[in-house]
Amino acid sequence: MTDAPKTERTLVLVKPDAVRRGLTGEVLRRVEAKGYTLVAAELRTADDALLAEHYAEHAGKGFFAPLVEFMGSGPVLAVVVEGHRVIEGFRVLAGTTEPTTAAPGTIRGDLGRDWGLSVTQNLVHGSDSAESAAREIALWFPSL
Ligand code: ABT
Ligand code: MG
Repeated sequence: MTDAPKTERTLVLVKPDAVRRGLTGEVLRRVEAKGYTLVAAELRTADDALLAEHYAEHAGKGFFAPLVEFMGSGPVLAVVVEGHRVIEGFRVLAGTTEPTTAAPGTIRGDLGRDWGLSVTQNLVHGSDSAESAAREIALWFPSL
């Protein structure tokens, strides 16, 4: 067969706000209902070094310190998800960054809101490109 479908992987994080609110199952439900496959999952509280690496693109920005503080404020569920075009597909499931204006039907649009805090708490993370996905999966799941 010359034209096997290409599959790819993305890193999803169910962020501390979603874990605290008991939305972990709802996020995984949506990922599975869309037809993607779970490859690995781990509940853990990330330390500052891991978060600084994860959000290296935002180093030096005003929201960086509150972002790292928020992301380390409790456990996150780190998940590797697999499927054809899953990187783009999960970003669409998540909705745009700001939950207030994220489209209804998306995770952020249906379940998130603006709490008026110094950092946007938006329930989930999904890798934004193939390069980010490879980097982030290696960072969170070095054994994969
Ligand atoms: P992530 O999937 O977490 O990377 O979110 P997304 O890619 O949708 O948005 P980006 B721009 O990468 O934001 C990362 C985190 O930083 C927060 N943030 C971002 C702010 O609080 N203020 C800002 O001006 C920007 C640009 C939102 C994301 N949050 N969390 N948690
Ligand atoms: Mg991002």
